[in-house]
Amino acid sequence: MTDLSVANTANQPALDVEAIRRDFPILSQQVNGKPLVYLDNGASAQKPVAVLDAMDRYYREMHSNVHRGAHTLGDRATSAFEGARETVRGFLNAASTREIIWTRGTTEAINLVANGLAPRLQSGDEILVTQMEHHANIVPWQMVAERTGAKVIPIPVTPAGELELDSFHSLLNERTKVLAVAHVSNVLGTVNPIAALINEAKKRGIITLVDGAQAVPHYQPDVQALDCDFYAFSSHKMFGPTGIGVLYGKSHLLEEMPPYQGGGEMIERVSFERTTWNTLPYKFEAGTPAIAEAVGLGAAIDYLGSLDRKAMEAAESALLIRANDLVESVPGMEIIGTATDKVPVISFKIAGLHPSDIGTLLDQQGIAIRTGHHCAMPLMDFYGVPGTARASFAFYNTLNEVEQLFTALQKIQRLFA
Ligand code: C6P
Repeated sequence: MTDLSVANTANQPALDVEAIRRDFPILSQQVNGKPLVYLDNGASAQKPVAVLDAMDRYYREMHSNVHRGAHTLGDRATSAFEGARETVRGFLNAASTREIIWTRGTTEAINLVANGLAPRLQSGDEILVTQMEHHANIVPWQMVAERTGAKVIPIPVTPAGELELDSFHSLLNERTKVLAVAHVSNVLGTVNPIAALINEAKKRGIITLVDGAQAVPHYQPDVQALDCDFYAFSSHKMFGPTGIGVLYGKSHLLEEMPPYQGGGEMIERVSFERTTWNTLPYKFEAGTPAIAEAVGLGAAIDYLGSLDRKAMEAAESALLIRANDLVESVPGMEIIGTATDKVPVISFKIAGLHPSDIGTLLDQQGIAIRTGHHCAMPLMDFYGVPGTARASFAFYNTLNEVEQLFTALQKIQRLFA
C-alpha cells in the first residue's frame, strides 16, 4: 500500500500509520480473498498487541479474585485492577477514583444512572435527550419515565445532523431535570457542543449525562473542565476489550443514588434485619468484576497515550476529507450527516441500492462496514430511511483504504444500482 503516512501541518510530525498498523495484528489478514479493510470501528474497534499482551500477562501471572486480600496473587490482581481504575481516572481527569465505576459498557452505565436518578424524578418532570441518540441513551430514560411519570423529550436535529440549538434553549424549563446527550453521534459523526449544552443546563440545576461511546476513540474528554455530572463510555470502541466500560459520576450524586445491583462486594454489612452499602465506587460494583478486561482497558488507554494526539486527529480528519471528496465519484450517493464538526464517520445511501446489499457486496471485497438502523431508529425516522450504510474510520485506517472503499462502491453502483 502507498500513501500510508498522513502529514499533519508543516510543523507537526505525521502519524506513522504503517507502524501503527503493525500494532494491530488482526488488520493484516485476508477476508474473502482480499486484504481486510476494516471500516466498522464505530461498532467495535480492533485491539493493539499492547492490550492483548496485558490481558495475557494478567491471566498467566496475576489472576485471582480482587479485594479479598488473602494471598499474593489476590494482591497482584487487585493492584492491576485498581491501577487500571487510576489510569481511567487520569484519562478523564476525574477528581478521584471514587468517581470511576466499572460497568459492562455504555449501555449499563446509562441504565445505572437512569435507575439511580429515579428517586429524584416525579410526574411531569422532563428528561431531555436528542433526536440523534443511540437507543442506549433513550430506552433507559423511557423505562424510568414510565416508573416515575416523567417525560422523555427529544431535542430536534437539523437536516445536516446538528442539534437545533434554538430548540434546545426553548425546551429548557423548570420541569427539565436531566439532560442526556451523545458527545458524538454514532450515525452522523456529529460532535455535539456538549460544553455549551452542559453550561446552559448547569445554570438551571439540571443533571447532565454525556454518552461518550463514540467520542473516546477520537478525543480525550476532561470531565472536570466539562463539568458534566456523568460521562459514560465502552472500552471496546476505544481499542480495549469487550465486556467493560466506565461510568464517571460526581461523587455527591453517586453517594446519593441507590445501588444498581445487589450482591457481594457492594455491601458494607449484611444481616437479615439491615444491610448497608459499601463506599464508592464499590457500592455500584456488585459481584466479581471483569478484572482482565479492566487491565486491558488500562493498557488501551496507555497505548492511546503513547500516540501523538494532534497527529492522530489530523490523520483522522484527512480520512474524512478524502471520503467527502470522493462522494461525487459514486452516482446517486448521498451522505447523511454533514455537520461542520465531525469525527471520521460517513453514513450514506446510494440510490437504487439497499444498505444491506451494499454491506454484503463490500464484504465480498474484504471491506467491513455496518448497515442498518445503527440502534438509532428515531434518527432514521427523521431522515425517512430504514437504515444507512456506515463506514467508520480509526487512526489506523489509510487514505488508500478510503480509496478502496470508493472504488468498490463505484463498481457496485455500476453493476447493481
Ligand atoms: N454503538 C454502533 O455500531 P455498548 O453496546 O454499551 O458498548 O454501546 C452502546 C452505545 C451507546 N451510545 C452510542 C453513541 C453508541 O454508538 C453505542 C454503540 C454501536 O454504533 C453498536 S449499536
